[in-house]
Amino acid sequence: DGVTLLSDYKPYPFEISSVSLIFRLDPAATRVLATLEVTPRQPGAEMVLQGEDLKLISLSVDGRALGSGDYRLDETGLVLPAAVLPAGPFRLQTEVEIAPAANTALEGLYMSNGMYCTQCEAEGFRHITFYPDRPDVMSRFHVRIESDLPVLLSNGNPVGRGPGWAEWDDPWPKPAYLFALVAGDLRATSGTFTTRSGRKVDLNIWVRPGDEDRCDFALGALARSMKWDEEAYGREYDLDLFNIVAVDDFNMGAMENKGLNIFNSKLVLASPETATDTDYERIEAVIAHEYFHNWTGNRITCRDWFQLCLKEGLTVYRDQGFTRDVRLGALKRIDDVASLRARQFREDAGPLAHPPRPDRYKEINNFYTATVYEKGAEVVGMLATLLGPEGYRAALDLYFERHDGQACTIEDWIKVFEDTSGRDLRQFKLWYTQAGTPKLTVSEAYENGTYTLEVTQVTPPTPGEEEKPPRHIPLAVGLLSPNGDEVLPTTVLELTEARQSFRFEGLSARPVPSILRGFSAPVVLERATTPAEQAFLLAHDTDPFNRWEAGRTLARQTLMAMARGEGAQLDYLDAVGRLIADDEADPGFRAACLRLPGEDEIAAALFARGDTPDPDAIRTARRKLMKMLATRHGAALTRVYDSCAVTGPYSPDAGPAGRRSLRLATLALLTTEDGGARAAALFAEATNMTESIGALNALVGEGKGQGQLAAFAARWAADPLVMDKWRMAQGALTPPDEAAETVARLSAAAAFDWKNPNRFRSLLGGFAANHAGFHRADGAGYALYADWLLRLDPLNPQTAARMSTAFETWRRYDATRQAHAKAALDRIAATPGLSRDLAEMVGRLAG
Ligand code: DPP
Ligand code: ZN
Repeated sequence: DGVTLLSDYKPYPFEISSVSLIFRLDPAATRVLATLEVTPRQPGAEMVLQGEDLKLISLSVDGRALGSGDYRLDETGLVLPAAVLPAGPFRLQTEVEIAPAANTALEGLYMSNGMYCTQCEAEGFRHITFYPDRPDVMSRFHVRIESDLPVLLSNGNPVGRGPGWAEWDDPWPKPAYLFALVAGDLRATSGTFTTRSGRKVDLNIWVRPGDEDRCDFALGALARSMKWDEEAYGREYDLDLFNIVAVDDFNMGAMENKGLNIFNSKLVLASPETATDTDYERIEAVIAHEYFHNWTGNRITCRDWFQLCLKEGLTVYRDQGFTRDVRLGALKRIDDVASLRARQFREDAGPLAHPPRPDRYKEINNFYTATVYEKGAEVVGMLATLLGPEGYRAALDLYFERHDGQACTIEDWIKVFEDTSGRDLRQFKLWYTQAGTPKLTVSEAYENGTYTLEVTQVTPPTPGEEEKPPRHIPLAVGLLSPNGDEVLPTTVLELTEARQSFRFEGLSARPVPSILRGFSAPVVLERATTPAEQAFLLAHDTDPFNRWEAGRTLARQTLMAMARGEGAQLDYLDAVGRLIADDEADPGFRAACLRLPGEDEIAAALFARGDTPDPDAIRTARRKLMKMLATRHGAALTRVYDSCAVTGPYSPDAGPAGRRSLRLATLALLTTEDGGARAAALFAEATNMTESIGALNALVGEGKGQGQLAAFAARWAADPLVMDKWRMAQGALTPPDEAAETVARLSAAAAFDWKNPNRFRSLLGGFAANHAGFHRADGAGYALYADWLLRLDPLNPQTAARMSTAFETWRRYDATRQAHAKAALDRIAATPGLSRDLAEMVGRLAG
């Protein structure tokens, strides 16, 4: 039934000591000549080579041409029986023809706006040539590109160049998924970085002519990443050249190919006029992420795709640390947890729940998920918490020393922590092998100076996993005295049992506990608490994450109550008032506290406590609370809005960006009450994209801004990346009764190039985030969305499948909505010729 199982893993019976590739580029008929130097490792084994959509021109072993009776060829690849293979080392040559211009799936070798580029992770290389396309086969690649295009790039070092050709050699053995080739008319923005041992590395950011003036920030981010990895992890770069290429058509964010990273152009190009503060931050984080893969992913790779979180979880953890250190400080943890909850907790609570290391899949592209990435990073973070900074660094040093050049497993990874710490991490390993978000319930007692915390843990069942044994959970706690002093600094408790008690003695008064500081584990914390206590923590906690968390909890509880028809919490309204007035507090932190939980978060919280969320009531409650805040604190909000204006030349640094984000957070509230006057004024005078799109978003969210939308479109019509923001704003923020119609209208416009993943994601992804619009009671949102998935799927299955996750929450809602959603999923499932990618997803979603 097309399922791949972890338990079926077998080592490849051949070693490929080197591979030489010759590309004769042509849009309709590219020839790829591959020469593999092969050493058999198991006598009598047949040789399996993956290959899809390849036209085989010729095949030879040691120069002897093979006839069609000598091998087996089907739509998945080529099998050479042992009988046609020498017992000792041999040379295998194949020539194939492929059609990059016809490749709309953007996997393998394809074309984007006249340039050739590749995407080979996870299994794209099999669309280029016959090869053992699996990450545990590592080889040295030599590449010759023949084309008249001016810039011809591949991995490693340039070793030859002439008219119409270039040759590249990569000295580092690598799996095929890290292969890359680029050919086109490109311009470089260049710099150098000298490693701490003195290697001078040339850095280039390659873009299409006209985009050169938007590359400086990416180049600086690359140098900052290289320096940070030397300081924080002792890792240096290992080639004399590092190339980054921006392409317009790309399924993912970016790709860490050895020495030749390929990026979605939206994660490279930035100028103050076209990119927001958030774009700048993401560009820096993704540049760092892909660069960090050079060690965690490339030098040490994955044995098989089940181990994907070995490289992704670790590399996300590393890029989060980088952004914290170079940009955001404590705010970074708040942002990361908000995103973890919005994406990964949602995944864990629905039909797509899976462990960070799954043990089965049909289509590996469907497992590039929040669980593998973000939860994978949380699991690494828990290891760091359990072992402490020195213990973590010692384990990582051993990991790099022991496994450099290898294709590894989660078992290898855990072993370095066990070996360096002497601890038994068998129970901890459940974090990798089981799905689900543990729920901790905390109760407490205080008597005669002794405070007792009792903690129980339960992990709800997930598809295919009914029984969940207790996990090993690091729980960071602190205690505050009633006057706000810290009487117990942050201490890590270790939970290993279903129920455990912890005693704290010698206290002079009942303390206020601050539990799960820094979000020390990806769990749901349940604790009976009063709004007054949450307000106290928001004011006094020394842990910035838990301060924010206290405010967030208050806001969520207020919104849940309001969605059920109750009144707003006065403690919450007062606490927000104090925060708005607190000019001593960091502006970015105040902004994070002022942003209300989104409608999806409120729906998830209601569902978790057994309610059936009503999207319209949730939206109404959230808007009502915004208005209440604007009415009650109007003068203070106006003062903050006016005093936070940032003057002078634009800088994306955390200081000015934090002030802008506070200003926009206050604007969102004020716009509910001022008829849009401030937002319109800001839109008119804005000189950067952060404020321009921030003002537009505020207006569109109020059902206003038609004139501003038209002005924006007139100004940016020629810039598709900027117009994606315009589409996203309308898809995500248009009031629900008009949202589906607006999306239908925008999607019919000639300028909507839906085959480009960025365009598709901006409009349809925006719409999926329009909670009450997408989940409209008459099912129009689901139907429209299903139409578009079905349209995209034959061209680009990977992106269609990824976007289908919009349906993962359908079982939360009422029977009418469920029936509409189920009908949409069934209609997709019943469509003939559905891709394996989307078929797997709708099967799991409907199941
Ligand atoms: N490996 C890439 C990344 O996450 C995704 N293709 O960086
Ligand atoms: Zn990655």
